[in-house]
Amino acid sequence: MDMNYQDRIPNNIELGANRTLQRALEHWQPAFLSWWHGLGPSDFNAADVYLRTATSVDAKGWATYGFVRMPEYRWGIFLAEPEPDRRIGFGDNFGQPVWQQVPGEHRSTLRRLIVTQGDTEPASVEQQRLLGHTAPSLYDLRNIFQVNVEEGRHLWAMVYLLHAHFGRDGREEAEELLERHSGDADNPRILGTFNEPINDWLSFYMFTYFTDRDGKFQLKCLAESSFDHLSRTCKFMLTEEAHHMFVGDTGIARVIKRSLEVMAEIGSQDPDAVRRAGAVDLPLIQKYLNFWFSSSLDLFGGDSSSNAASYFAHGLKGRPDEPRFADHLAADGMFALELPNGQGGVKTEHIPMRNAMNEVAREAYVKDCQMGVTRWNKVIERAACDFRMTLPSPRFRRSVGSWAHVPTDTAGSIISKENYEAHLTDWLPTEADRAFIRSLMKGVYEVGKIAGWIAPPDRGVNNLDINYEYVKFH
Ligand code: BYC
Ligand code: FE
Ligand code: FE
Repeated sequence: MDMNYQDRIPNNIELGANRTLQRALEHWQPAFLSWWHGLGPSDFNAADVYLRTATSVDAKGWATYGFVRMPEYRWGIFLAEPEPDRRIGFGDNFGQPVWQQVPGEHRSTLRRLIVTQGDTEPASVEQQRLLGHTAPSLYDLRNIFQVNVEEGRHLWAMVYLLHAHFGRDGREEAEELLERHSGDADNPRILGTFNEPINDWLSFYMFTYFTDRDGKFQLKCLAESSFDHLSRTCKFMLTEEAHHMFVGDTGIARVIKRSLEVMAEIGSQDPDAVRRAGAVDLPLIQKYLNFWFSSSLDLFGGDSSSNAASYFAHGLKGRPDEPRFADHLAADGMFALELPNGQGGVKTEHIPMRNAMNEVAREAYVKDCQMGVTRWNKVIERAACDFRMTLPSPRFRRSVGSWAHVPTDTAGSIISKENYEAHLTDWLPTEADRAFIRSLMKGVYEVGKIAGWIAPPDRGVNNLDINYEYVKFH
């Protein structure tokens, strides 16, 4: 029995011995597959794709690589190894043993957090579903499919928690995770960014750099949870997340590299000339960055949040890398927030530290985002180009929190609404910019070939050649 289950649903939760859970998952699996066929990657389900599959939690050898057709991918359920005698790491119950069962009083809050996390995973697959048609190379095609099947597994991870710990409500929530759809006017995904279309590969790289990185930070917060199964599930998800952000980071770096090569070839840094030569000018990359960074900042929630305070107090959701903080109670600290004063200026307000937990996570996220930008700028500098990529101010173009709908420039100075609207075309991709990017998007599926707007990767997957046939069509 267990062997069969290992084949179909690789797991380290003794699924073979848990009939109730088997029944729930067996009921859900056909709905998942039908969702995958309807809203997963369009048209590539018959191709053999060189994919890694999580098959254990061994730090050295957790993944197995091989050719798989995506609908036959073995979406498994893995929790990081339990930490013996693990204790609650923050909040009012600091130092008490962690929970192996969901406490009744936190049931609906934990369910909501798990559903919100789970909702983003299939959402991202839906957002990316058409991109296979315009992949710049087989290497990139394989990478997007790797990201897609793993986001599918992250959905499985959350559905496992819902099925195993939340009874009938959990089963209903698991079904609804397949019923809400990205961008659906009547039944959209829960969080804003996951309803934004991703119609081109520059957006895909920005999304995997900035939005998957929100995933990294939210998963780190949930990995601190006192609900041990949630913590262990999220810890294991983080091992897969690194690759998603790598795809974004190196993707953007390769677009920049190609742009610099083209500037050198044509002997001009003029954006129009770069476009005429079939590459993406650096100012346009900056506009895409402004869009996805500002959207992803909203995913951290309000800068002053009573929800966040209560998650922290009750030990449901901690700060990213909680052990690095000295005070795990944060019961009487204050946080200085800069807010618009309503008269065109800025004021500082001191709020209880616990209410500022979203902002604490957001600040850590911004620092992490900056690292890639600094690396890209080194490449630009080495090419003797004066342009520099920058993260816009976290006040810019926000829809959530104190800065929501406050018009600012990209440096964060408050400006008039008219001034803001007049400058938007300088700061965000215009329809014409998007049309230009779309004009570059043509699928390149020949072994050894790559689209003209992006440089090849530095190395291949799993020590294979960059020109390996990562996807085989039939
Ligand atoms: N869009 O008290 P507040 C990933 C709602 S990404 C729409 O400030 P709170 C991935 C909020 O839900 C990681 N609504 O917020 C990446 C609340 O609604 P209710 C996903 C928003 O609760 C790429 C209300 O506004 N994981 O894994 O402190 C590919 C008041 O908000 C938004 C998680 O998010 C928004 N942007 O914090 C694949 C972790 N922001 O309750 C995957 C779980 C806020 O009043 N979620 N709202 O109806 C959470 O921890 C929290 O729900 C949030 C919000 C941090 C998102
Ligand atoms: Fe994910
Ligand atoms: Fe991801």
